[in-house]
Parts: sequence; C-alpha cells; structure tokens
Amino acid sequence: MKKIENIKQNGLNFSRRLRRTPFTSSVEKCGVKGFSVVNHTLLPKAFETSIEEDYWHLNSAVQIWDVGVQRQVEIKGPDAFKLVQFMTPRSLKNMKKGSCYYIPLTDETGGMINDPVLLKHSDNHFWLSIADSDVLLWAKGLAIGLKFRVMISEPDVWPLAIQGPLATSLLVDVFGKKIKELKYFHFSHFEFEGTSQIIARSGYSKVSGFEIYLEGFEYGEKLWDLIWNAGKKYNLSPGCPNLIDRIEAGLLSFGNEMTNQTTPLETGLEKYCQVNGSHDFIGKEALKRQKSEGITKCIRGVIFDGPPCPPCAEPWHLYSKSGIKIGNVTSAVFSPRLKKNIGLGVIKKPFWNDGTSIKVAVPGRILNNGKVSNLPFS
Ligand code: THG
Repeated sequence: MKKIENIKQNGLNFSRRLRRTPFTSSVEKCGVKGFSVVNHTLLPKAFETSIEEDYWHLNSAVQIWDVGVQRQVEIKGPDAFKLVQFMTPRSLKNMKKGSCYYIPLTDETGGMINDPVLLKHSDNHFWLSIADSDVLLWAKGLAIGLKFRVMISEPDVWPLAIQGPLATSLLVDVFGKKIKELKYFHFSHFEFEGTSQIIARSGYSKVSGFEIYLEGFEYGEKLWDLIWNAGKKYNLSPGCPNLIDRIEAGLLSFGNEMTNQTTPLETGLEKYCQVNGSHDFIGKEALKRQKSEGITKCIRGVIFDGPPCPPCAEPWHLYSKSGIKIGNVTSAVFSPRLKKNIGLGVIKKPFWNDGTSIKVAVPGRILNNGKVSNLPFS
C-alpha cells in the first residue's frame, strides 16, 4: 500500500487553520524544534540549544524571535478612542501618539479578556497587539452593539522581536542612528525596502530590545535575512520568548497565569487600572466592588526546592505548611541564576506574603518545600 507522506503521527498536524507567519520558513531553516499555537498562529518554542543556554545567550548577546503570533487588532474611525477606552480599566487620556501602553482588557465581571500592548497611531487609529484570545470578535461585537463608528480588522502586520543587550547596536547598523532615540514603550517609523515600518522599544523579556511590526507578509524573508546577516558579528541566534527570563521578570502569560476567571486586581496589574477614575469601561462596577471589598487571591512568585522541575502543563497544587490548599502554580522552571525552581501562581489570602513557607505538589514527587516571593524575582 502506498504510504501517506503528508500526515505526521507525532507533534502538531499542520493545516491552514494553524497560520504560518512571514518568518516561519526562516525559523524552519534555523532548525526550529517545535511550535506552540497562539492566536491560531505558530510560535517557535525551541531551537537546537537548551532553554538554559538560550537564557544566558539572551542575557549576553542578541536574539531574533518570530513573535508573529502577537496579532494586531486595528481599530480605526471617529469612535476608535471611545471604543478602546471602554475596553480597558487603564485611563488613556494622557496617551500620546507614538507610545505603547500595556493594558488589561476586562469583561462585565471584571475578568480578563486579554492583556495586549496598545499602540496609538492617532486619536482615531489604534492597534491592540494581543495575547492569546479572540479580541477581534470581542471588539467587533462591542462596536456593533454600541453602534460605534469604527472599522475593526486584523492588518497584515507581523511582529519580529530583536532582544538582548546587543539589540541596539544591531538595529543601528540596519536602520540607522535614529534607533537610539527610541524611548522604552515608544515607536517610530523606519525605512525598509522602500516601505515605512514601525519599530518599538519593547518586548516580552526583561532584557532590552525592540519589536519590528512588519507590515506586508511578503517582506518577511527579506527582513529576516537582512537582520540575520547583520547579526553575525553580534553572535545573533534564533530564539523565542524564554521561560526562565519570563518567570524571573514576572511577566504574565494570558491563558496560563490568568483567564477570564481572574481580574486585573488579582494579577498584580492594579497599577494599570484606574478603577475609581472618571472614565467608564466594561467591568467597572465589578472591579470597584472588588477593590472596596478587597481581593482574596493574587498572582505571586514561588521559589521551591528539588531537582529542576518539569514543564507545568497543568496547575500544580500549593499547600500551606499545615497542609491547607492555598492555590496553584501555573508556570514553573529551574532558574540557573537563583539555582532554585521558580514559578508563578495564584495564592490565597493570607498566605501570599513574601517569605511565607509553602509546599508545591510537582507531579510524581513528594511535596517540595518552598516559599512565596515578590515579583519580579530578585
Ligand atoms: N509585545 C507585543 N505584543 C504582545 C506582547 C509583547 N502581546 C501579547 C503579550 N506580549 C502581552 N503581554 C505583555 C506582558 C508584559 C509586557 C508586555 C506584554 C511588558 N510589561 C512591562 C513590565 O511588566 O515590566 C512594562 C509594561 C508597562 O510599563 O506599560 O512589557 O511582548 N507587541
């Protein structure tokens, strides 16, 4: 019988629903070892090197990350500001054109819908650079229901992150000295192949870096190759958001640390919320109530003993010293810098204070001793 060649028995079964990015062919050439799926799009998860080697490299050189999964939801039109403001507890009143804001989006119960980076092009033109949930549908539903005059779409825009201490030197070589003038969480326009492209100083990492919002799928390979070749002298390597770096930095991942069952007050994102401010937003009543009553659980760091832990694919139970169930770990990794396992998770009041002794139920192990930590891990 003829062998069917195009069905892979292990791993992801690719189809058109799992969208490729303009950089997928390039990461395949670099020997990508696996993908995750975010926003129905492929996210490289590993290359030849270990996550620990990647972590040290990210902290000492520069990496190129295909983060095309960070899809944009474009909101344009006379009511664009009104709609975006109505979607978030964060006040956008003082937001300037050319700046980026990290904003929680909430539903009517105060639960998180997403935690995008918002880019302001003008008063009537915004991009939401989203984490893993269908914000396009939520925004369209709201706009239709509220009869707002906006056009909402997913533009042909694909972020490519350049992260690491040598990122500035590399991008100065490619795009010129103007790169140095970019302030953190601000963006500007840069020329590439006769097109104008947006570059921001930002990224899903605690090291410094940039994100190029490539507009035009067809330019993907050209842009990758240009940076790849210029990067040789900086020891550039292919990479992806690094779990050790992300957990150490306390950067949250929507779908892991938070879902629509968690409010921004419970995720440590209160500094991005003006719950009692003058602007109206979806979930305001619920969040005002929660703020006045006080939260009973919150996302915290945990540090725990034992050999390097396996990946946290399902919540691991957390117990108090006396054996009470007090929460769950939702992301965890061994930190080679702290020489301990570290994780992020939801912990109930009053067990959430820095230094509180806890026990972590890592699958297949005796309970590991640990303690609660402030974020970011120091
Ligand atoms: N970049 C872009 N889009 C994104 C992400 C990104 N979309 C999905 C996901 N990441 C959204 N989540 C985050 C989480 C944290 C940060 C950015 C996006 C972040 N936070 C900084 C911090 O916590 O130190 C500062 C935020 C601020 O001061 O406003 O960078 O990475 N394009």
